[in-house]
Amino acid sequence: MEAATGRAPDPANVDQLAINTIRFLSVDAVQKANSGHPGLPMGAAAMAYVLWTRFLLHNPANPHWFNRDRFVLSAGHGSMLLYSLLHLTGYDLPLEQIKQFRQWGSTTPGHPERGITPGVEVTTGPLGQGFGNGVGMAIAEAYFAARYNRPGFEIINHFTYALVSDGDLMEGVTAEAASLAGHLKLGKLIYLYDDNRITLAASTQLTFTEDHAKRFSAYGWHTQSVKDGNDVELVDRAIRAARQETKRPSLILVRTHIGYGSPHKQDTFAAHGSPLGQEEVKLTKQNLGWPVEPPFLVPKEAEQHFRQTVEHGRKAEAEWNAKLAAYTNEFPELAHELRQLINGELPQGWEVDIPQVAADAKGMATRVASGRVLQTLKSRLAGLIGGAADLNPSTDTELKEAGNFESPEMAVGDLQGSAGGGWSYAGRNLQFGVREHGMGAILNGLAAHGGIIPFGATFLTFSDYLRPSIRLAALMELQVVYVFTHDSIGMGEDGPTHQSVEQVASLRAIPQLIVIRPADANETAVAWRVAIETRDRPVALVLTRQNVPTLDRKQFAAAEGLRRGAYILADTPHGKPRLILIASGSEVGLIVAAGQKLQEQNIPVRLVSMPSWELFEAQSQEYRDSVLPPSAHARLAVEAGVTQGWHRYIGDRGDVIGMDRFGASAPGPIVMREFGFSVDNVCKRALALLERKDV
Ligand SMILES: Cc1ncc(C[n+]2csc(CCOP(=O)(O)OP(=O)(O)O)c2C)c(N)n1
Repeated sequence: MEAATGRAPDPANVDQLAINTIRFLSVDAVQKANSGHPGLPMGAAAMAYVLWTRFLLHNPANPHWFNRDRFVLSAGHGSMLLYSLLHLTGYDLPLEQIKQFRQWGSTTPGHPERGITPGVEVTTGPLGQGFGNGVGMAIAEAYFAARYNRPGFEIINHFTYALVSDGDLMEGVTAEAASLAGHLKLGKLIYLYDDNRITLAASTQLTFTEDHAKRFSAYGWHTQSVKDGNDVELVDRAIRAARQETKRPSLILVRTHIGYGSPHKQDTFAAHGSPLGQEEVKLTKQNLGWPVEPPFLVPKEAEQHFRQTVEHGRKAEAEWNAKLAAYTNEFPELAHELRQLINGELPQGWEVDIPQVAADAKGMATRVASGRVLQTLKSRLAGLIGGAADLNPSTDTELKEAGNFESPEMAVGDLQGSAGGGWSYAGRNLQFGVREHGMGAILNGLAAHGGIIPFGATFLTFSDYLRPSIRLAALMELQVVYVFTHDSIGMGEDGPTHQSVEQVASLRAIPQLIVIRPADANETAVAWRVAIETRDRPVALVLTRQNVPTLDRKQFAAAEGLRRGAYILADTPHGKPRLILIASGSEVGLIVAAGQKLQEQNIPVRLVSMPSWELFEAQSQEYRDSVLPPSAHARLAVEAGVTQGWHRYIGDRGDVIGMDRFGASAPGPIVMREFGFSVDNVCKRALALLERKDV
């Protein structure tokens, strides 16, 4: 090896050589980018090395191998640690990309991003989210194992590992996910805690002094402490013990030193989020016996050592494929179903049981319509699992008789609120408890695992609680279905704390999230179909608590129109309206009733149901103009939410009846009427529009 200055690393001690390779690849990349977080990779390199070279079962040649162990770097700011590991173990991440860390178009972005870097399971950076994602992955593993494994055929049996930091453990989302993971006894979940006692801005002595081991032990986790995170044998022993603990998730508290080896920055927050600086890089390399030049040095011995993973992984996957082939002979039907899930295919006829609902003026709540659809999907879609944050009776999201997802140890029978159908890891109903934050992060982990279409439910107002996870689902292009009910002031008596006003608008603001607010039972069924068919986006279904009329589709256009985001429900005979009434969800019934009145006054009116802005925006300009002709200026939109954004569709001469204030506590119909959601008010505002000279 060429060493311009400093001592040559000792190839005899390949462990240290490999660990320092991780450290200095990370240090050099951050220094070159003049941006990033060197401290965590320097401190956590040894434990990551032990995990990745001695335990993690993965195949760098196929990052998608289904039964691979999952690894989540929850502390995503330490991304260079993960990139170093991926590069060194032979993923398609050449050294050139390490040198392009954080640069435009590189596959080494600032924080790990799923879909950009081969081997990155989830996008992390917002602290705590990765912690929850891992719990979702472990749930997915347990579900698959329970459903598909048979004696002699352990087809699914991987571990889920994560590296978590002080910041991760401090975030509230972690408390929720950890509590649930402990309750569920997820024995294949193993987290390494980088206990370096420094965060971005402070020593944890200022902020985080509880007994972490006791805290996790109280959640039902198995905990171990490793006194010296640089001692590979101690770390090795702890991971081994964690793997043997099958009834509890494991937290290994590993004492490390941020910026390890840096003479002036080790154990300081200066090492957390800034490059060390040229001089300190040099001093650190000298201190750890590493050549100062060249940067990005990968000693041959270290590389060869890491690259054994490639052969190991290839062999592991080949053996697994052989096992799957034998399993397919023994259990052809199960194997067929499993392969479909692995390949992300929907079984033929998955939608045939979805009911058509007959016209009915009294109608039904769209949450109820959604519940009926879910019952028809459960037996046809083995990958559909989910539940609510303690609101399944209200959100209508129980998969009846499909079992509770629980540890077999917890099989205590038919407790209040259990779904029926038994308790086991094969259960399809996830009781998230009152844990919306945790639910959001877990749903992402379930989806990122693969094979699962997860759904999670709560009141629309509380979608705010899982918003950071929704944003990440959208960023990751994960298929997650949110069932958000009680979607407006129309929910009534619970009052303004529970009445959504700004939530639909705020969800619409998230790029790549599809928000659908169906108008009636039949639109709800189509909305579910869109949600199941959309494999690369999260979909939020926004549903009512209160009944809405089921429209007569002989009189009005088919509910399939929902697929286009907005469609003409009813029109003037010659398609030349003087007035367009537009609404979503529960307000569609209102414009239908108002439209009738206006027609009685010989006003040519068009009625547009607009359940999804995102789906509408995906249509051609021609289609959009056919629904909302640019020449038709008298447009009135009606939606029981903030008016923000509606001007895009009503133009500068239209009007909106919305809710730009908080609601009030009273029976729903009264609240709606008082705030202007009445046939009379819609007619009044529509007529006022027509009286304007400029429309
Ligand atoms: C939700 C969230 N809040 C704030 C931040 C900004 N941030 C990045 S790292 C960090 C704290 C880092 O402390 P720790 O987790 O101990 O990591 P270390 O200092 O050991 O690298 C903060 C506050 C973030 N990434 N996510």
